[in-house]
Amino acid sequence: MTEKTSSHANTDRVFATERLPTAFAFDDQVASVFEDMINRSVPGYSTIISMIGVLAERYCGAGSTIYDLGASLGGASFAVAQQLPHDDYRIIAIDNSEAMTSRLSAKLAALGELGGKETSRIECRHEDLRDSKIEDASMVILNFTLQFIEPAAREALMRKIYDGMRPGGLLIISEKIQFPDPALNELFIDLYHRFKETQGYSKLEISQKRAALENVLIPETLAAHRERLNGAGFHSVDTWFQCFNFASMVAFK
Ligand code: GEK
Repeated sequence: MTEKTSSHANTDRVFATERLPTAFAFDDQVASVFEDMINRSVPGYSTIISMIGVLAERYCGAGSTIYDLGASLGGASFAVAQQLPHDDYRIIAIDNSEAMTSRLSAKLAALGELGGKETSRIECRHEDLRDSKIEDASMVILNFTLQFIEPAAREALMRKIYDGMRPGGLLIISEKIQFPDPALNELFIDLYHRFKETQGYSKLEISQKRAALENVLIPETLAAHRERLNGAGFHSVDTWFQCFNFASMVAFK
């Protein structure tokens, strides 16, 4: 990383100085650097985002409703809006972090003033996705969100999503994952930390963020995801992207 980028106001320095251990939260400090944080913390994030747009093009015909659950600043929603060849759709972007939804709403308003079509197509809602109504969805996106939902609530959430989808609809679910083989698990975590170093994060930043995410981000194995998705009724469940301990899956209703 160059000095120029490391001093930039939107560069993630949240864990750069020594701090008392506190649980990770999607607060104002995180939201203000979120784009940089997620791009440098999730291997393949930009590929996953643009491929969500490519998948949407195939599964979201005229009259589609798309849900982006845990939308943050709307990365996936904007990719879908940019890729769809028609204007007959709406995207409902949901997040329970006020810091995220206020920024996303402000961005949509600013684009609206410039005549951007996203503003009328993307509706930003500040709500807990566990309470959200899902209705007539052609596509549901859970891009690195389920991992932050308490495990006991995950099964009911998957059933609700399934019930709210159209037959033939597509669910995209991206997650940090675990491996049943302890040696492989350790290897991928270690390689992931090396990846973060290549992205300019120091060992202190890596270890402090890891501690903050303990009990906040709870990863599961791909087998556990697959079993839950099949149990909820989804078929053709499989991984379409994986890099070390990060994966994205498709599942169809
Ligand atoms: C992206 N999808 O850029 N209800 C609503 N939102 C929630 C809840 C909840 N119960 N719990 C967590 N969130 C985005 C990235 S980030 C992933 C998603 C990450 C929200 C939380 O506020 C945060 O904005 C998002 O889920 C997870 O494609 O930071 O690793």
